[in-house]
This record gives sequence, structure tokens and C-alpha cells, in this order.
Amino acid sequence: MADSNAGIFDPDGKYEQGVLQVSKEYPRPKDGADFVYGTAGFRMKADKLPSVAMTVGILAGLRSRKLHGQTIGVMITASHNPAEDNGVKIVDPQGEMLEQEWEKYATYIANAKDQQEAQNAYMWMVKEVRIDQKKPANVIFARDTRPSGEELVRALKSGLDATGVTSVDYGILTTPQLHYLVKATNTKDTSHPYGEVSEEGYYNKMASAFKTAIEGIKPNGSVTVDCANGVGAPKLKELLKHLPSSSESGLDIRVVNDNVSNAEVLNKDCGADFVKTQQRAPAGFDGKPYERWASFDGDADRIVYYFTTEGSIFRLLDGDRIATLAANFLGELVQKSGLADKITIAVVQTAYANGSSTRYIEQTLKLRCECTSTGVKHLHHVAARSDIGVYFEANGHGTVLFSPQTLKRIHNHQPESPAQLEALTTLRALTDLINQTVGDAISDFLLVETILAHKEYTVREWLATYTDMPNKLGKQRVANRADFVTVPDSAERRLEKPAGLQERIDEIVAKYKDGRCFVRASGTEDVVRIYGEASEVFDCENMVREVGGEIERRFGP
Ligand code: 16G
Ligand code: MG
Repeated sequence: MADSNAGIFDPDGKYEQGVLQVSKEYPRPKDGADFVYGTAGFRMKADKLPSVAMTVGILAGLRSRKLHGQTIGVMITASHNPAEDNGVKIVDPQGEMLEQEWEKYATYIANAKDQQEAQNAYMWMVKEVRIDQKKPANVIFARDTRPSGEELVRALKSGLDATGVTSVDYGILTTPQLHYLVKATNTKDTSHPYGEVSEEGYYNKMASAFKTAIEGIKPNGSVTVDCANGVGAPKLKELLKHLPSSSESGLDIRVVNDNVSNAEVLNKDCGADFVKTQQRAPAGFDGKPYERWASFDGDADRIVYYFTTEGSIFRLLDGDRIATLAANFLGELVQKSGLADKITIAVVQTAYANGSSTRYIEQTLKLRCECTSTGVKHLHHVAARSDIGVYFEANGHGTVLFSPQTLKRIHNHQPESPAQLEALTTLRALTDLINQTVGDAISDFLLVETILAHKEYTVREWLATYTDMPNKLGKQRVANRADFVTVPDSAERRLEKPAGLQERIDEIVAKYKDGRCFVRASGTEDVVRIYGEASEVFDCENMVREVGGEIERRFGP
């Protein structure tokens, strides 16, 4: 093993010199606050990011070397944030989020004050993590449509080049497409390749799976997709070229909010985040009552559906609705394929999931439902422990994971009747249709359309599967949100600190019928969030207001 050399070998100190050089070229902004690699990678105003992008190049290379040259991904995007923001995020070899342990290394090197500190940080990491620098390093990267992406790509590339990393620039992609490519690259020469290693390969895989999944089924009229004026627009249009035409399939897909040439309109009054947080239709909405609409977010890893009723009442079909729809349908397919005694399904949610959805999953669908902390990596991790793990955040980020053993079972199962074969064929197609690396708006969109077609559901019928509890998401500024600490293993549903606050919340909640309320510090905004549910809208509003008032009085800024 070359491990005896780990942590020291650098051919002629070339990479160390490279780090020194490149950090001179991309100095850390003097006025910058500390950079932190958080749940969404590094994210802030784009003009503060070039030095960070450069250090991410260095770090991604180290990560690849540590993993014996497996390909690492870097995505440049700020998702649903305004156009002037941007972000950088690292993708691990199977398309999953960067291992948590490495988040602190990313933070460490990004905060090096000058070139000497950057070089020291690099050398320290090589030793600390025991990296054999003779190992190859491979990184692929892409960006969304933000204009600042071009400069950040240059910065990233210079970090990669300075440390001898072989890289491929995939240009403009959605975040999930990059995740797909990372996994496809690393599984290319294995017995289970994830798909062709190209953007075209992604469309081919999706389109062919979708065609199989809806074979012999008549999809349901038309659907309009608001793409937040982001990267989802050109990519969804590209996918459409690979799908049967509307006259062939019966499904008419219309793309709106597709203006990617004017950065100012990106995520502006449109997109999944706007629709979910504002609980209203996006700019440009012209839907007639009960017409089916969906919104992607700015990097196309989230999706929500919605419609309006005759009285123009807005009805949202969010991540909880997609999770219940998918779990229900997958359960039926497993049953009809004759696999019910071999494969179990679990649903993973966060505390923000509507209580009615949880009850529906447990009591009507009779499936196991687990609750984790907020953030995709927590849900993904828990979902990966099940045969089939359906996970969604209420905000529309989610996917379905099939364990390797389950995939094998599904592919090897011998159907005993034509009906079993039919269900099995659809189930197999879904294992390809679903992007298992990460929530993917395009893939989730095709999944939902497949299910609605099979179940002959209109949006109205989909909504009628259960009735949401009245709910409210509030927020409150506080002096120090770090003072708000949740009880370990409570999935953020209870507070440990500040002392006594949870007891006070319990007292307030007890006054309201079927009340539920929890408070946690946001990871992305300088506030604490207050989520509440109760049987009556009026109660719910009062309860959340009361809890908010209590927090403002005792812990306000
Ligand atoms: C991040 C998370 C998202 C979560 C949100 C919560 C990822 C990729 N993204 O955007 O899953 O819902 O944070 O925000 O994990 P909050 O902490 O401000 O409530
Ligand atoms: Mg996003």
C-alpha cells in the first residue's frame, strides 16, 4: 500500500506551490465574514465567492485523491435565491452530498486569510486526512444560468488546475443532472452502470423509462410547468424532445417562466420556493380552475404542484402530497407484482410535514413513517435504510431510494401472471425514472405524471386523498439563534435550550384542539422558525402568534 507515503508525497512540492500561486490570484475578500459550508454548500452574494470557489476546487481534488481517484462533482448554484447570489456545493461519488466530516475542511480552507495560510491549510489537510498525492484526482462540474457562474467556474478551475486535478466542465446543468453524471461516471465500468455519462444519457434514461412507465396508459390532459426562469426551463425543453409528442402520448406539457436571458427575473415571484412560502400561484399564472400546474425551483431540485378552484382559491400539492402519492402507488405496484412479502416501504418526513399526511401514511397506507431533522442529507440517510424509502420535505425536495437488494429482487422476480408482469414492468421502469441520487424536479415531475395517469387522478382527486390540518409557518428574529438547541433525537420537535421555553410552549399548545407546535433555529436565515398546526385555522394562527410573542419578549433582539 502506498499508505506509508500518505500525507507527505507531493511531486516536487508542485501542488503546494500551486496552492500558493492560485490563492494569490484569488485572495479572500478582506471585508468578508467567515465562510461556512452549510446544508447548501457555500452560499452568499456572488461577488464574495471567487476565492471560495477556488478553494472548493482544491478541496474537491483532495477528496477525489482520498477516494482513490473516484470522480467528485462541484455544482455552482444558489437554487431559489435571488440572481445576485450564488453558491458552490460538492457532490460525493455516488451522487450524494459531501460527507459531513469534510464540511469542516471545506470551511477551514475557504477561510484561509492569505496565500501562506492557504498553503498551510492544504498541507495540514493532506497530513490530517492522510492523502496520498500520487493518487489521481478527477472532478466534474457545472453551473446554473446565473451570469456570475462564469467567473466562479474560472476560479474553481484554477483551484483544480493548480493541484493537478483532471476535470470536465459540463457547462450549464440542473443540480440533479450533475448528481446523475457523478454517479454515472463512477459506475461506468461496474456491473451496474447508472446511465450513459452525458447530458444526453440523462434524457435518454428518463425518456425511455417514462415511455415504459406509461405504456398502454392514457395520461391526463395538460400540465403547465413554471421553471422559475431558471435552468430547469431549457433542460425540461430538451427532455421534451426525447418524449413522445402530445398527440402520441395524450399529455401536453407547457413550459412557462422560461426566460433565462434576463437574470433579474430568476426566481422572481415564481418558482417552487415562492409558491410554497407565499401559498399562491406564480407570476404569469393563467390557469383555469382545476388545471394542473407545477413549479420547479431555480436549480430544478424541487417541485410542487397546485391549482385553483372555481372561486380562485389556491390549492397547493406540496412535497407531502408527492410523498403520499408515490408511497401509495409504489405500495400498489409491489403488491400487484407479488413482491409484498419481500419488499417493505417506508416514508421519511421532517417535522414540517403536515400531521394529516403522517396519519394518512400510517393509518390508511399502513406504512412506516419516520421523522428526521430538516435538511436533505438527514432524510436521504434514513430513507437509505429501507427496502424502498420515499423521502420528501414539504418544500418539494425529495426522491425515492431503492436498496441494492431491492433492485435485485425487482429485476430478478419471475411474475406468475400477466397482471404481475404488468405491475412489475412499471415498477422496473420507475427504478430508472426516479433519480435516486438526489431530489430532481424533472424526474419527480415525470414520476407524478406517471402516477396520475395510472390512477386516473385529476388534481382534485389527488387533493382529496386526505385533508390537511390548518398550519402556519412563522419566524421570529432573536438576539442569538444559536441559543435555540433542540433535544437530540427529537427530529427538532422539542427544545432543550433555552431552559424552560419548551415547557412554556407545551402550556400554550395544550390550549388548542389538536395543537402541535415546534421551534427551531433556521440554518439559512437569521431567525427561529415556528411551525404550528391545529384543527381550526383561527386556533392555529393564535397559537403560533402566542409562541412567537413569548419568544420575542424573552429572547428578542
Ligand atoms: C436547506 C436544505 C433544505 C432545507 C432548508 C431548511 C439541503 C440541500 N437544503 O436549503 O433541505 O429544507 O435548508 O432551511 O439540504 P431552514 O434551516 O432555513 O429552515
Ligand atoms: Mg434547489
